[in-house]
Amino acid sequence: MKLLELMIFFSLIVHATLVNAIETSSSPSNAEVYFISPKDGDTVSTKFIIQFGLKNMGVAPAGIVVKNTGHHHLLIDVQRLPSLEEPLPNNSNIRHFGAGQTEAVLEIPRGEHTLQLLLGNHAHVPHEPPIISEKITITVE
Ligand SMILES: [Cu+2]
Repeated sequence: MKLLELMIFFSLIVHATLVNAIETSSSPSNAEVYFISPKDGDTVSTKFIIQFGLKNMGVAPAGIVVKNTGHHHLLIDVQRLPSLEEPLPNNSNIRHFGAGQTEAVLEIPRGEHTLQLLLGNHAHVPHEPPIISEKITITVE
């Protein structure tokens, strides 16, 4: 291999390594995420306030690297958890609160819905071990 080819070859390897590096974070074993409101079994109107609770960890906006912190993700009607080893997808069923919000006004259609909280690190990757709440069921009417 010529020198130039060799340099291109190695720069590609370095690039692939950087692109594939998933930024994981550890979490303290006593960390806990939970719903302050609503509670399991509650009935709410189509527009309601949702509040997230977090114990033994702190909230930090996405992109900010501080040990033992993360931001909330709300899983709405998610039956099967996404991969907990890579950044969480961002869609109508997995909502990111990347500004560090601990409450929000939620608007979801009438009916029965499940809600679950999952903390993600600065790069939206769940911690090791993952900080995930119990799944609650609410009725929207
Ligand atoms: Cu996120």
